[in-house]
Amino acid sequence: SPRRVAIVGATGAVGREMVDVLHRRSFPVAELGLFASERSAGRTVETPFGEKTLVAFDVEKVKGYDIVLLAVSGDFAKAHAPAIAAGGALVIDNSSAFRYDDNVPLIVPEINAHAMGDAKLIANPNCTTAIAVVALGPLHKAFGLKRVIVSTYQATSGAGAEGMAELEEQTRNQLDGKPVTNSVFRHPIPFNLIPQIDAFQENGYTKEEMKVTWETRKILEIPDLPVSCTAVRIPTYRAHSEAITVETLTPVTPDAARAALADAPGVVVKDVPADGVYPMPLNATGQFDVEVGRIRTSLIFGDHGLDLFVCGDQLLKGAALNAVQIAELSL
Ligand code: 11C
Repeated sequence: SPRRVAIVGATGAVGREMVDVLHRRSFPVAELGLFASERSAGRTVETPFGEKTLVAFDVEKVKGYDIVLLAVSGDFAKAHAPAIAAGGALVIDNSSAFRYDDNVPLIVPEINAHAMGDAKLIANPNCTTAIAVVALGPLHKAFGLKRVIVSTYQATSGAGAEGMAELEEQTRNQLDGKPVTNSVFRHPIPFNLIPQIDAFQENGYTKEEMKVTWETRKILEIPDLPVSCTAVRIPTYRAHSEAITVETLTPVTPDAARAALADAPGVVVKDVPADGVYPMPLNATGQFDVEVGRIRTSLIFGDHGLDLFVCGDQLLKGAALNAVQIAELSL
């Protein structure tokens, strides 16, 4: 039966995308509630479900929905998600607030739908991790993963609509010879790249990099998998790219890897290098599937290793699509 769906944080880059994805996937929506801050409340927005009026967030109002998609900060989610879930709604939280809680499933439906159980609060993974695991999961199933090294090229959308706006405005300033300033990012992003996403941890890795380690282990259910990541912000809009090296437990060839990935849901193999066919952020933008290509035998790990390149839409598989897919598991 159709569900009453609320989106909290509906004006953000992820929240807006959630509305579109519900429509693109023909999710059975009985009623759509769009919740935002006091500042946006009362404003009307055009959606594929018709014109909607933004409502100021109110925990009691939100409790009345069947499914609540949270596209809000971790602190906000921490403060309100448990109460909403206790009220009976299925809460899918896009923040990192509950991802490392043993009692909260962290779900990428193609990989670990079984882990959802009958939980009422589900965590949606970090975007970089979600995109990586749709490729890593099938490789793990076929060949077993022993070690993983990830280097990321992350779009400005990871910092929300403001991140994309800063890229656009500051690129224009740069080209017009005007001063280039930065507020969302720590340094100017046009014609640059920034090897810092989120705060540095004691071990010298950033929080974003550690999220890739922690969340990949939890989703793939390999608690001690060595995963090392270098996360870099680049001046693109909304698809994250990742160079991934895997060492496998059993021998692997690029052809066998392509076959395993071609059969896997959520992945499209784009791997005809001679024709210039490989994953790229511009191609992955707006697509549900994660592109995988440049699959080759690792010069380091030989027949027990691969290098590959992956691109996925950060706002879709990295956020809104994955959240809606989790909601679909409850239908
Ligand atoms: C970025 N991956 O690209 C981050 C954004 O853990 O949900 C998402 C942070 C998260 O900046």
